[in-house]
Amino acid sequence: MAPEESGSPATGLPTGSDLPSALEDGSSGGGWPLIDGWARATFSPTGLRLWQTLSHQSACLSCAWGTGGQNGGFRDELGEPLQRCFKSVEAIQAELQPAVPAEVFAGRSLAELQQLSSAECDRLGRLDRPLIHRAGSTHYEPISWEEVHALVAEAFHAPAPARVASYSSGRSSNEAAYLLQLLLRARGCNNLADCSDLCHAPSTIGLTRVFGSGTSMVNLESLQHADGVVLVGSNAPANHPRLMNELIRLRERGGTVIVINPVLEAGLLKFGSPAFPIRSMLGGGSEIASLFLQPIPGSDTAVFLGIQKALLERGAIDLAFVKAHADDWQPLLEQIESTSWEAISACCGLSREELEHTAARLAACKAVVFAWAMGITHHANGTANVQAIANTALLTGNVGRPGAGTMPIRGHSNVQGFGSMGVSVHLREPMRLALEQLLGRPLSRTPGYDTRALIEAAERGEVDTLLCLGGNLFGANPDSAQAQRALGRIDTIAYLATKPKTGHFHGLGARQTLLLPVFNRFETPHRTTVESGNNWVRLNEPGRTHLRGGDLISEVAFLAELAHRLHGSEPIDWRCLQDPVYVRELIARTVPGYGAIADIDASKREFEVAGRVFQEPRFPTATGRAQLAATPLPDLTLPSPEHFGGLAPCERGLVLSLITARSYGQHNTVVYKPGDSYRGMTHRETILVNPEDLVACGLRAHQWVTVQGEAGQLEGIELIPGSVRRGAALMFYPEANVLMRAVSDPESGTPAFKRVPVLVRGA
Ligand SMILES: Nc1nc2c(c(=O)[nH]1)N[C@H]1C(S)=C(S)[C@@H](COP(=O)(O)OP(=O)(O)OC[C@H]3O[C@@H](n4cnc5c(=O)[nH]c(N)nc54)[C@H](O)[C@@H]3O)O[C@H]1N2
Ligand SMILES: Nc1nc2c(c(=O)[nH]1)N[C@H]1C(S)=C(S)[C@@H](COP(=O)(O)OP(=O)(O)OC[C@H]3O[C@@H](n4cnc5c(=O)[nH]c(N)nc54)[C@H](O)[C@@H]3O)O[C@H]1N2
Ligand code: SF4
Ligand SMILES: [Mo]
Repeated sequence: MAPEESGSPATGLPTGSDLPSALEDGSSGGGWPLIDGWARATFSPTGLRLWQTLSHQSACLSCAWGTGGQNGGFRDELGEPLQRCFKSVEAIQAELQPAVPAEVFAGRSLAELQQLSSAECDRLGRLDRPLIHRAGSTHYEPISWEEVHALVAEAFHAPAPARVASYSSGRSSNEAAYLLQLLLRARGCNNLADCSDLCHAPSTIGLTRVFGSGTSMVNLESLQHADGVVLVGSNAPANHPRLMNELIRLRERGGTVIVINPVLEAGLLKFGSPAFPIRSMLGGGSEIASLFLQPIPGSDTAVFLGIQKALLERGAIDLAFVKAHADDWQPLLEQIESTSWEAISACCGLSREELEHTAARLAACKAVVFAWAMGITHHANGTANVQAIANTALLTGNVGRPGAGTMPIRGHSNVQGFGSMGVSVHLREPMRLALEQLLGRPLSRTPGYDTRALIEAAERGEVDTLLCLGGNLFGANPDSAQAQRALGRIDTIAYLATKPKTGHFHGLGARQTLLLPVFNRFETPHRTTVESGNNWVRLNEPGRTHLRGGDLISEVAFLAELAHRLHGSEPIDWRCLQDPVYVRELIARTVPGYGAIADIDASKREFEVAGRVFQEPRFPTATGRAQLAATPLPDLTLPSPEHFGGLAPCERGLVLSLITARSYGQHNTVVYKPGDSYRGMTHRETILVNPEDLVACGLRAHQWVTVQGEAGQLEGIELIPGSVRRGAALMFYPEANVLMRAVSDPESGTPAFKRVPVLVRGA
């Protein structure tokens, strides 16, 4: 057994204490580089087009904060200006690239295309005509849409329903998402894998268990009434920059921001937001964290149990409130009382004093929002992590009133809409009943494949046809070799996409692979909608593409045509759904909370999904009360070097718990910029480690090492000393996905991307 990640936290900075002194080193997120980025983008050859797109009425392509839409593309749902961040510029610029030159696919073989990195794939340009790869051929070749429609319909029609499947990524519209699930369910198939299975599924499942509703229970307005935010496992400065504006304002009001993260992310200490130009540029940015806890990765249930214990001991839990608004609180209280401080500290690596200090700060707040992202969900106990946060929110009375509640910070710009539209293996009962009424027959009860189940079924040869609505199924999964093998056993794969990506070249089907170009959100010739992580439904007005002479299709048109070819006009006139106005009619009839979409075409009114935001502590569970449960502490033992085959006599090394995360210059599997200056990781072949760990094992900073995981290894990786907790390390995804075996949270199926055991070894 290797020594656990105990010992002092990562840096000389005080953790578990108030932080002003920590901020004096001048490092911060945001600031000048952002202003510089905007200026460069504006004066680039696509600058004009970029600004036209920014002012087009459509939601930002990038994250689920959901900026854009009505009143020009810069406003949030409260109408506040200056709310676009630079991430949306990056996303738009990538979409404004010219078409991939015809010579690329005609001239380069698949073997050559497979050599391209994620960034190089993206830089090829936009897909603008349909292509096919047939088994045995060395190239992708052009194909007509008529042939495409016939091939795809045949591939969906011939196999048994359980042998067809879809995978989707939350960039497409609600209308496309709704059609996708409807056409598959009408085919008797529930295999609706979605990127949320790799992302916030533990949040949806954990929150539904506790509160009966799987989305955020707060909205933007709530955040503006809070005086405390607990931000857990989120690198919002990079991934949800607009949230930083709310944190800056909250600190200005005298509020408290408690950050929990094994990595001391620069932008969570101090952030320069262009929405506050004077402070951002001249003042070196605004202070974010009032308090920073740096626990062992994967130990958040222990962190929250410790906070709960300290609250209980100081009499800060209002038992009358708990008894009135929760069921099953006894087992949780018993766990809090019976778990020793030693057990809690041994698990999370934080002292009793640190946790007591945190509890005191929390108890002093009047209204707290608990917000979290992938640092919570990407663990083998991701669902328990979410429940531990939800428990804490309830025990502190921070649910069901203005300014307080739980807020999963969603990823893709319409990932939450996909869930609402029923693209999930967990179909909610009211929607099932409504769909059965619409289709005039019962839906199949065969459980569908989520993303991991899909890969495993494909590997066993049990999937014949797969439709991918966006995403990068190959690039996003753990164990890249397994993902490639699994996809290679599927007969037909159809990828609907805007740009080429690694998966299109590595994730080839056994018989044929179709690469089908679609309009993005701001180009689609008809109106569409999306839903933000704050439950806000946005309207995207019709747009035009710059790809003159291209042969692209709208996702809605493609799916309606496929549905028509599969189902004729039974029991609905599928082809008429090519007009998304009719899709919205069906959505209004069958999706809970979406009634207001029925007249959005006339009213143009964006809206909040009904029944999601709780201003009263009454929840949509069977009893109307929250359902509490104990959250067991995980066993975080790391394997020994021998588990990986051991070290050679000339080698030095150590076993670390690897966090795989995003750099500041990428969107998921799509890399825009190689380096990450905020973490000192100047290129992607790097691993961030604690300097004390390096000294202890005899490796040197900036030495080149091999990182070995349970499924594969990466050679030529530079050791970067940085502010990560001892025993932990950080590398960039998707490159790191070759390292790990898929170990998933049994409750949600979501892989443990943030706690990957690896051996780092060097000469
Ligand atoms: N620019 C940009 N924006 C994006 C994306 C993007 O790739 N680029 N992706 C979008 C998507 S799909 C998503 S899901 C979100 C992702 O948004 P994030 O969740 O912010 O993204 P990650 O890079 O995975 O960062 C996770 C954070 O969790 C911390 N962490 C790791 N392990 C633990 C742990 O055990 N406990 C705690 N408390 N913290 C931990 C890491 O140090 C890191 O700071 O962003 C969305 N927005
Ligand atoms: N190791 C590790 N692995 C991870 C993660 C991690 O933190 N660590 N994070 C996980 C998470 S949170 C997620 S969400 C997944 C992401 O998994 P995916 O969603 O599968 O991957 P993306 O790279 O976001 O794929 C987005 C692709 O959609 C395409 N696209 C863009 N716009 C459109 C459009 O309008 N229509 C269509 N059809 N396509 C479009 C783009 O070409 C882009 O390549 O990865 C997961 N994998
Ligand atoms: S915060 Fe997210 S939604 Fe808002 S502009 Fe930035 S990337 Fe787009
Ligand atoms: Mo995600």
